[in-house]
Amino acid sequence: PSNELERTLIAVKPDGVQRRLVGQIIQRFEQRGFKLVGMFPLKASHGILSEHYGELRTKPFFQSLLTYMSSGPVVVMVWEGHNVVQASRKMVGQTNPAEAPAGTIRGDFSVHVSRNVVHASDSQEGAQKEIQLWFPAKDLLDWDCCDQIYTIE
Ligand code: DGT
Ligand code: DGI
Repeated sequence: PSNELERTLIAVKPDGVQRRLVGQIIQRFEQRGFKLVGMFPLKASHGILSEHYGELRTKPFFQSLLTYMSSGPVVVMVWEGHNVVQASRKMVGQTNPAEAPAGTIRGDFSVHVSRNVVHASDSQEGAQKEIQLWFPAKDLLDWDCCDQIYTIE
């Protein structure tokens, strides 16, 4: 991959898994032209979630956030591609689904901020930290997507 290529961490949260939205969410990243380089389901521990959401530690909803995020399986994924961090945030929509336009994942599939279906890294730096947190390096795949000459120059 050329060195302009970025990676981001996307996670389908427990509400997305329970509501059987995993396939539709993957489909959106595939059809946009991004490349899947890592994915697995897990039940996340409070330990990893506290680290992931460390910046929210002082928020009043922090405990309920961890309870919800550990209530069932999540599916964590790493997607790679041109401008993938910013593009993914736009595809996901605002944190509060009430503000997320129709056409975004949150705007199409959710109504409440505490059950917003999906996580996407909010910056390239954040993505690097989150990928290190959730993925042992050997679990990321280096492969050539056969259509890549038709998705970027
Ligand atoms: P993400 O993708 O899950 O990291 O979420 P962000 O980055 O869109 O939003 P962030 O980091 O401000 O908040 C993390 C999660 O915390 C958010 O997805 C939902 C929850 N949360 C944020 N603000 C509130 C709030 O005011 N009330 C409640 N109940 N939950 C909140
Ligand atoms: O990166 P985002 O998920 O868009 O937003 P974030 O990092 O600010 O918040 C992380 C998650 O925390 C968010 O996706 C859902 C949850 N959250 C945000 N605001 C609230 C909230 N959860 C509850 N219960 N209440 C909130 O007000």
